[in-house]
Amino acid sequence: MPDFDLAIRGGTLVTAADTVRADLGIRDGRIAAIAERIADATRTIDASGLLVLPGGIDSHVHIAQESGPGIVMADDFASATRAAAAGGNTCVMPFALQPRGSSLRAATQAYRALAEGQCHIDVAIHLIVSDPTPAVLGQELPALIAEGYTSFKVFMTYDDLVLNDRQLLDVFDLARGAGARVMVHAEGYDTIRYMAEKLERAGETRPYGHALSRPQLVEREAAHRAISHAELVDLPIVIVHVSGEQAMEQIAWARSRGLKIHAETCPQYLTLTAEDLKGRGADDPMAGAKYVCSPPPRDTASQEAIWRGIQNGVFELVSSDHCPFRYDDARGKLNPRGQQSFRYVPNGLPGIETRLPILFSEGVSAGRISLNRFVELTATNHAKLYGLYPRKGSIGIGFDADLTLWDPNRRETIRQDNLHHGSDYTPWEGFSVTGWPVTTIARGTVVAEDGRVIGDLGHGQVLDRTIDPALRPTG
Ligand code: DUC
Ligand code: ZN
Ligand code: ZN
Repeated sequence: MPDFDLAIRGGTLVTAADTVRADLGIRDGRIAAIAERIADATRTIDASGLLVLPGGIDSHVHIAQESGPGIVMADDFASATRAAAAGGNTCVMPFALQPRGSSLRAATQAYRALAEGQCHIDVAIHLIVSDPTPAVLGQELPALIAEGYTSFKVFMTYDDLVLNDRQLLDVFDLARGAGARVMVHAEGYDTIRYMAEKLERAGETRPYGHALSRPQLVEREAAHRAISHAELVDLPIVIVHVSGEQAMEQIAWARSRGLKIHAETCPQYLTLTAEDLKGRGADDPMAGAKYVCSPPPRDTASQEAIWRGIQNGVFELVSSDHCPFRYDDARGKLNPRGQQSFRYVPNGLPGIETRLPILFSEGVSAGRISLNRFVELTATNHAKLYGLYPRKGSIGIGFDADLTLWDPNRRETIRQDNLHHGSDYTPWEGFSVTGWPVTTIARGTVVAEDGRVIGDLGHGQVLDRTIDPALRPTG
């Protein structure tokens, strides 16, 4: 009987630390050997000329999430994980959202039931806490954290999700005691409302109004407030989807004072601008809705600033914030209320399949970041920050055999027609990239090959996590 189920031969292995020419031997879904040459395997994949990367981990995606009256998210678990696998990912982290007035546990169970048996690749679920009642803070959330839902997101805006400052402090305090990781959507509720109402009164209802209603200072102010709360409670937090130079400066300032503030950004803040919300010259007055996300994309100066933050370490994570809606759909971007005002256009873009090629092309191929930094930003740091390391996020003996064989020279043009998500458009239609995922291997099984998803639905598992010892309070 051969020593290994699968050998990957002739490739160049890349981790966050090293780039080496070596073969991999995989047994029972895990990496069992790294050697100069591995010959004895049931199946061999020739990776000559390819990079062998840890599979992408996208720690910020929204799948089948409740999105308000009459609005439906474009992806379920099957389509989202299909698209993720085709895009070189082996694990994604979506959110179970607690609708206000409901039990967090019930929402989590319902959400997990949607995922079980419906995933091509592994998923690990974060929570969204929208209603921190005494029962949630006293019982539900601590119990869920102990059961393996070790991270949750809170919002500083949106009518149905916003937490006030006291609530933020209370959930931060709970997270500190329980050893949970908190992700913060930092945009100020009242400043956005003030701006949105003023714009509407002035007749500005176009999708572009969305960008005008959320200038950088809205994000800067909320980031500073979240940082202050985190300092008061002594809790490391993750500020997610940082879009602009001003919020980034707050994070760099906090770090310079020794605070543990982690930061995530997304491809949209490196490649899109607020001008896109004007619709890129299309006759259709709603076309800009395709680019409505929160925070909104900024300008080219801000893109350059975010690249600097990626280069100098302010950002540890690049996620997609995949939040897909269909465009030509009354339950999506073109819902009737959304056509009356930008305020009702659902916020979010599809990006689960395009995150890695865009960052590789604009980052590695364009000479802005190293291969090792790419791996760190797209896999290793996600595993480390969210309790999946050392099972996932790198290439080493005992790690899950979650791998992406990557052709660094392949040129492709992103086209909706070739993507696998449930949305009916991509914001990157026609975007040219150099570097492309050729084969995705999840726990030792080939799940996607050359744009075809071939793995079984049900191969992906819903992962439980354990509390990161580094997050346990010391006193
Ligand atoms: N925040 C997200 O993280 N995703 C989409 C919409 C939003 O506001
Ligand atoms: Zn958010
Ligand atoms: Zn999001």
